[in-house]
Order: sequence, then C-alpha cells, then structure tokens
Amino acid sequence: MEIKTGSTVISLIKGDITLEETEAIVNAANSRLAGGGGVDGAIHAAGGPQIMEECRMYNGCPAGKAVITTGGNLKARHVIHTVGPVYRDGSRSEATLLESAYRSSLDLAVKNGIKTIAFPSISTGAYGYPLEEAAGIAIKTVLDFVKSNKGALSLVRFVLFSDSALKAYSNALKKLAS
Ligand code: AR6
Repeated sequence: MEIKTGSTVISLIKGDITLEETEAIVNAANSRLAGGGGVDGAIHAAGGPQIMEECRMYNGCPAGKAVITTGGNLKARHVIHTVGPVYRDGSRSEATLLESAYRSSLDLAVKNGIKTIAFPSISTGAYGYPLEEAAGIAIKTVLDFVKSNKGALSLVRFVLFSDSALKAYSNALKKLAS
C-alpha cells in the first residue's frame, strides 16, 4: 500500500529491511547498542562488523533517542539506530517513548540530508509492544512529521516482516490518512 502526502510517499511493504535501497534504514536496537536478535541481528549480520565498530563510538542510546552510522555492506548508506520501549503494561510512558523513537529517527535523517528512509516495526518483537497499538503510533508520528516538515523527505517506507504486521500498519494508514 502506498499514499502520497504533499511530496512524500508513505509506503508499506512486506519484506526484509536489510535488502532495502532507501538511503537510510532504521534499526530497532537496544540501549547498549550491543546488537542482538531480530531485526538488529539481521542488520549487523548483513551490514558487517563496521556498523558495530561505529556503534561503539556512542555511549549507548537511551529509549526514545537515535544515533546514526554508515551502512557498512548494506545497500542503504546509513543505519539509524533507535531504541524503542520495552512494553510492560502501557503505564510506563511506552507510547511516548515509541513516538519519540520514530520522531528522533526522522529528525536525525533530515539533519543528515537523508530523503528516503525505511523503518521496521519498532518494539513489536522482543520488546512486546502490542502490534495494533504500535502501528497506530508509528503511522501517526510519521504523518505528523511529514506534515510539519514539508518537502524534507521523499519516501518513508515501513518494511513489515509478517502478514499480520502489514495488515496492522495498512489499517492504521487507511484510518489516519483519511
Ligand atoms: N526486516 C524487517 N523486519 C524484521 C526483520 C527484518 N530482517 N527481522 C525481524 N523483523 P525486534 P524490538 C521484525 O525483536 O521488539 C533485539 O534483540 C520483527 O518481526 O527485532 O524493538 C535488539 O537488540 C518485529 O515485527 O525488535 C533489542 O534487544 C520487528 O522487526 C530488541 O531485540 C521488531 O522486532 C528490540 O526489540
């Protein structure tokens, strides 16, 4: 599914984010930037050791913030590493932190002159964020950002790993973009 808002295309696809050709891909990292499983493991495996070398130059990254490295062997020239919240019961600022993880990543992209960016579904794997809720926050944050930063980005893509994730994000986009 794809929509255009101003000059920005928002696209939802099912796939593997390590294969994306956007200028930047976003990693769902942990606060130590130590690598791990899920999309984090896949990005470091495909991108090679250079990405971890660059991650070590940061003193970690708190939840809701983002840092940038090059893309190593990936097609994407940059990786933006952000840290989503670990979901507990919804009362520990999880929604605010998830929104902030998306916004920090978008801000960092624009600061670095990046026009095309791909996101995974942050926090909805190992960190346990309920998928429908997370999809709503992700889509709303991107739509708000694109509206208040007109022309800054030409493509924001979500690369979803399962049919259920693609469906949740498609439902959120249909609802929030209308
Ligand atoms: N491309 C796109 N999406 C993927 C890929 C891929 N190659 N691989 C997995 N996903 P997760 P989190 C999806 O657990 O919940 C790590 O160990 C996956 O199906 O990767 O933010 C970190 O080091 C799910 O929908 O990230 C942290 O410790 C989504 O990506 C912790 O997990 C996010 O799942 C972060 O947990």
